[in-house]
Amino acid sequence: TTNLPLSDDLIAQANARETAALEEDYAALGRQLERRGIDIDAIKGRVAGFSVAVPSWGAGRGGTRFAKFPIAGEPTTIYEKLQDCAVINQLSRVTPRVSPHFPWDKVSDYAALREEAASLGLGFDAVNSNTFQDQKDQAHSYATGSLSSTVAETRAQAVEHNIECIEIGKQLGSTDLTVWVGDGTNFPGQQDLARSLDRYLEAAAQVYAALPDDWRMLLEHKMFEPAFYSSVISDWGSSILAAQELGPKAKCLVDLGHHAPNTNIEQIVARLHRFDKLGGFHFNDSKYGDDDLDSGSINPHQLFLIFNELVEAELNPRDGFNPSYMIDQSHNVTDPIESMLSSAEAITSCFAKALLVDRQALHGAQESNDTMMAFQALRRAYNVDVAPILAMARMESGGAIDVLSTYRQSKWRERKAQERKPVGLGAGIV
Ligand code: AOS
Ligand code: ZN
Ligand code: ZN
Ligand code: ZN
Repeated sequence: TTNLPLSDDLIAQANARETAALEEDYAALGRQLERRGIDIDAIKGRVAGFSVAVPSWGAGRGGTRFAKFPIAGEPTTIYEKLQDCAVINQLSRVTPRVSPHFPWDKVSDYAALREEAASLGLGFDAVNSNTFQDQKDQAHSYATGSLSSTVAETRAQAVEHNIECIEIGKQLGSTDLTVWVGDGTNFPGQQDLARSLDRYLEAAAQVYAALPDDWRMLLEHKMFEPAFYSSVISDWGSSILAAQELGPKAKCLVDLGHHAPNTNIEQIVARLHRFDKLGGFHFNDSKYGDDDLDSGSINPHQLFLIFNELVEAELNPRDGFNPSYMIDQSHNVTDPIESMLSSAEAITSCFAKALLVDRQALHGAQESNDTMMAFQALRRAYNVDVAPILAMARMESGGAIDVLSTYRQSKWRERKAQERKPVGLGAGIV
């Protein structure tokens, strides 16, 4: 049974007003690309095959550690969040999977949840565990850390929670467990830097041992916050070392906001791929730290360069090439649906632009040390406005040509504001 939130008529009517202009733009871009030896339909086909998961927690208004400003019609339960994610996918056609977070998305019947998602046109992506905050009725506090805590019972509890997430994920059809721990210190001397990593590795190995054969454990590193002096898995170096020690099913996940300012993230991508440890991404953007701003809103060029490395990686696969793409943003001043529509478009655009790079010209210029032409090979692709390719791919698969205006025409949020119960106030860092 299908249970799609928006009517196909609404999308078709909105598209009807835009189709003629889109066809003109697509044809013009097609002629321009043809002069460069690129078949626009082939690029459109690759774009149609692209997807990125959205986080269940991204469907709600996030917040900073100072405040949260809920909006009317915001989803509060996982069921409502799935509906909003279904709206995003119906319009964009690139976000068919939702990444759940436990215990935030805990329900009593996961088979039913999976069916509900399927009826909304959605599947589940990586399962995220949460050992960075205490839940009520929890036996041991994570105040001393989780997988790396000095307290054996706390480590055991964190291991058990991760294994429970795997069990839930099996019922939901997930095949990845993403592990981010807030473990670390705020004072020099607070914990032994070497021993805390030993404890982490020992506990993480117990989680790893519970992974089904076709699952991956994605280790998400983060330089700081909530620990501001040292984080246990602080950088891609710690992450790849841990992944190598754990085994082949352990891979590294790169959240774009989890690095020191100005870090060359695209080079990290190339390095991780070289050693077969590129597990996936949490896409977002940042100006200062883990700002979790909308993807491509601050530094779209960096996002393009990351996708350029991904296209290179795909052409030179190591042991398979299957990074998991996900959005991880916090929406404090926008409607989360609009932000995720805009981000999904930004991410897909960078993928499309990376496909346009003349690889032969790039590699030739690199080999002959023609720096300017190597740079121009990237620049020529980056400068192309790929919007008509994305819009055409979306329209052909039933999505909206103009996702934001169609969303606003649907009056989805206004309607939900009448039906859904209001969210409470309070601080809301996620
Ligand atoms: C935290 O900074 C990380 O980005 C994690 O991915 C976290 O689980 C997620 O942001 C939800 O809070
Ligand atoms: Zn993240
Ligand atoms: Zn982030
Ligand atoms: Zn983060």
